[in-house]
Amino acid sequence: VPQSTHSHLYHNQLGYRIAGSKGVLVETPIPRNWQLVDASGNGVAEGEIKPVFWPEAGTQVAWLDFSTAQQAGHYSLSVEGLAPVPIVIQENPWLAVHDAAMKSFYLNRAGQALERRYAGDYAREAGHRDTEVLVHSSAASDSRPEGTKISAPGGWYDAGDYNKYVVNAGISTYTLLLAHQQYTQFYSQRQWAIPESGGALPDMLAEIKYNLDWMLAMQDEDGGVYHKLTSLRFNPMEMPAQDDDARYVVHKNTAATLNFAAVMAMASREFKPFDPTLSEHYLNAARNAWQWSVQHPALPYQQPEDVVTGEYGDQQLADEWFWAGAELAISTGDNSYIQPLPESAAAIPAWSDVATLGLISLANHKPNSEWFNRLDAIAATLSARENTAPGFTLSAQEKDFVWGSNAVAMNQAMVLIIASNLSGNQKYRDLAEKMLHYVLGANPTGYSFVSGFGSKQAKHLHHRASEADGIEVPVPGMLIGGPNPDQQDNCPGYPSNLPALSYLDHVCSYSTNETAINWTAPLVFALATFSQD
Ligand code: G3I
Ligand code: 9MR
Repeated sequence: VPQSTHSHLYHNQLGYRIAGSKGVLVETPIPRNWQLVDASGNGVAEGEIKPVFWPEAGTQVAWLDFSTAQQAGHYSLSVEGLAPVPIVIQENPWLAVHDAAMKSFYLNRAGQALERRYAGDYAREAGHRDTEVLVHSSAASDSRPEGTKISAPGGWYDAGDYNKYVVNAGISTYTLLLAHQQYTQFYSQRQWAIPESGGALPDMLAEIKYNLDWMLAMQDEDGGVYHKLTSLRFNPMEMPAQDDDARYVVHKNTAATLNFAAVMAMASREFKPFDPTLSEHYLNAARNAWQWSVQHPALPYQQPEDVVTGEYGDQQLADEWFWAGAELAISTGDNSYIQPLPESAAAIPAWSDVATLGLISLANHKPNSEWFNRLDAIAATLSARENTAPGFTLSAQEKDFVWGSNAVAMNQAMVLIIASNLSGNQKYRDLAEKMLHYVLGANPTGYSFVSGFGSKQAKHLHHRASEADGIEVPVPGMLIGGPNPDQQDNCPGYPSNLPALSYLDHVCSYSTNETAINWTAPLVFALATFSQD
């Protein structure tokens, strides 16, 4: 790999917390001195950075840490030989982006008109009411033969497309429920102007309920859960109300059904103090889904030939079994639900890798247990990267740069934060904060990867409403997929094939410039962590 001789400084474009871990990424082929200067010209911190080669970015980088600066204010960071960069240190710099990230779930609601008083410029007509959805041949049952119409309204659009997928909705909803569980007090007071604001539920739970209501409707009478609610193919870049393609529910399977069981069981716990009847309803739905899964223990999703939308296919079901069993055991008190821990329980959570979610719930439920030790081991492995690559560590491994790499970073942050919330380990927390700096601009593309936020923003998301609404700034608050060297979209114009640089701000680029609910959800979690304390 040819080494770059480039020099550049990449900072968190939304500012830094007074008490937080603070740093910028510096690209530089040589060691350099640096100084942080306050508004009156006084130096408040200084040092020298020594770069190391970062193969995924093909360049020499260093992480410049200025955490010792702990006074709110406007600063200038100068690195010898480079243009100085303005740095803001303030109380709670990410509260607005947190609220916007949560608001983006509202702005991606299916089946509902977005009113101007809540959505501002992003107000739009309702589309995809989904009150007359066709049962696809792959989902036919005795009670609901092919062509039967069911009603499954609401829920969030998955991503840049307008389909609704149970598996991906599952991890997203769990992640938001987990944020609520960890930061209940914080959410009891936070509102971001949605139609339910001021009602019986905190906005967080009201938003989550909008998706849970849809998920409930995806359960067949026998307890099995449809994989997705979808058109047969991806529709063009149009507004929701313009799409009149027929929509179908497709193939019931074990992955979707266990995923549903896990989320409903978790939801029954979070909603219990607010609505015991609803809580019981969620738990019963979870039990029925479990029963169906016991009868169909190994039925993976099969994409029907006439359906070409997102697959979310997964052959490995041991992690779904473990996760659902863990959530049901916690919610019912019956430990016989607990299943063998799969090997993938060491993996960072992803839509296809959910064992660690079960581990997180069990560790939260029993902090001094083997569950916690296993979770802590994952966090320790992430943290150990810091020792092997002293210059720059997070997401630095090639395997992390997949479709949705920014969400890999945010899910890593989530694991570190949970382990830190349980153990008090400050090192984990600092690393998680560093990962937030990364997605908010301290990365070698120089982009802030949250739509609508930052001094260098992506403008051309692969997000249908953002592309079709005629508004220059995309729907705000969403986490963008990010660098992915596989470039599955085959778009022309990528600046590089290197893992950390393979990102293209073009609507064509669905494999780097889309957004998805399972990516924004762990961003919300991380932002909540650093906004509530
Ligand atoms: O995990 C493997 C890794 O081991 C391997 O080295 C690497 C090399 O190619 O691939 C990795 O798997 C990739 C996987 O994402 C990682 O999560 C697959 O190649 C890649 O095809 C897969 O992409 C998924 C994509 O759909 C295509 O199926 C994304 O995870 C998933 O987020 C994305 O989801 C789409 C929905 O289908 C439709 N709606 C939009 C949504 C977001 O783009
Ligand atoms: O627009 C689709 C996007 O939302 C999906 O994430 C992506 C991967 O499944 O697929 C996109 O649709 C593309 C399709 O897969 C291939 N033809 C071009 C489509 C985008 O314009």
